[in-house]
Amino acid sequence: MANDAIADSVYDLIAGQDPDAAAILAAERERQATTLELIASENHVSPAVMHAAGTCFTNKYAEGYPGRRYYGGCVHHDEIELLAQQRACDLFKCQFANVQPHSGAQANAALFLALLEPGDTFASLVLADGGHLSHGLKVNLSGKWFNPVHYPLVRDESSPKFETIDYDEAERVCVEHKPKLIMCGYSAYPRVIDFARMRAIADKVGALLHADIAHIAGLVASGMHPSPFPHCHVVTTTTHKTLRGPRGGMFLTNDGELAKKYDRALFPGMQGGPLMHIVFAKAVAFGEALKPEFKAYQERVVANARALAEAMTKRSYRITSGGTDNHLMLVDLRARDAELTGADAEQWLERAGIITNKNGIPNDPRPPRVTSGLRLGTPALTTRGFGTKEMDEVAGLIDRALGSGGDDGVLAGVRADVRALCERFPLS
Ligand code: DSN
Repeated sequence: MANDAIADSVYDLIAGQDPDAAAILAAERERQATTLELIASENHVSPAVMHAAGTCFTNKYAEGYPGRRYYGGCVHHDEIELLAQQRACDLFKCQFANVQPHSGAQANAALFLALLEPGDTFASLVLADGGHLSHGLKVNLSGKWFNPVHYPLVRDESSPKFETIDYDEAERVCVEHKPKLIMCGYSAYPRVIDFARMRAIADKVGALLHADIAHIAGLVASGMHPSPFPHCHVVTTTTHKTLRGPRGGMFLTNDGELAKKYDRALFPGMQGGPLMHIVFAKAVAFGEALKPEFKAYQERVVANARALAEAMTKRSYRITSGGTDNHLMLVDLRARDAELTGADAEQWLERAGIITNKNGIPNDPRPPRVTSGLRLGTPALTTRGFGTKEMDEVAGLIDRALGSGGDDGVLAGVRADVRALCERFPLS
């Protein structure tokens, strides 16, 4: 049965008993079909993964782990969780996987619970330079109950390494503060991460090294970004970004003792029953990621990101660090228009059917709710079948919307062209 037919029947089923909810579902389906999704952390899952997330596995409590559950009736939950774990280990070439974290932030919170005591020091990237809120934001438990110290990007504009990780400064910060844990892996960083260099720093100060590969998991799984193994002791990720699985988190390691500590921290330390319908969908998604087509997809994601960065540069935008090695880029809007803010840009683009998020650029003089930048990513457009040729077209549409000054007529014109482009690349 084609995906459209399945999605239609799901809609009909819900509409029959709840027209209000069904109407919202229909509108969201239409929104996704007719807009360009450029948020770097989002993707369109395959029909198999989509429908795997809506199965009878949602009905069951399966607290515990395979063979060690606190509820009867878990035989098939054990089977699917073991399959998901095995596939995760095959994908990332490691020995232990915990596939139960509900999200990346939960996966990281459990990591703190497993490896640190309240008040312990850990090191992470300056959050405004591309880090994640679960890496030490003051209002997050990582910043409230632990002691984050931060390393920056290179600030020297004359350096060829401008706006890339300042590994020397990371070493200095770690030598000074002796963190117990060092985090690398970021939410808005367009360059390759040197895990070996970070491990040398960790070894020098006796810290554990953690990589949060939430953004680049698909690239790592397909060899398009170096693996955090064997350098990192522990790895967390989400499963729904470049990895193109259901929304969720995961933990990976090669260290049996750390795996045991993590398992206990996640359950019963932090979470209760795992979302077994999502574990089921994770298994299906990992099965897809193990196929050769997935590597070809990731190659296109990276090629498209490069093409989009070039197409934006050609139109006078500045791409931070001068380009991208992965699936995303940070666009400094001020180079094109000194008055243009990320907040206005995000809003005008959305009115034109182009979905992005405002994002601070390194050293951004504007506050986080305003910003001077946009983060753009190519995973979702690549899933739709867009290639490098279309990236120039996409950059042209973005530029027309951003040059509109918010004018309704111009944005409506771009919206019509976006719809037409989406029709050429229908969602499967
Ligand atoms: N919120 C995600 C992102 O957009 O990068 C990170 O978890």
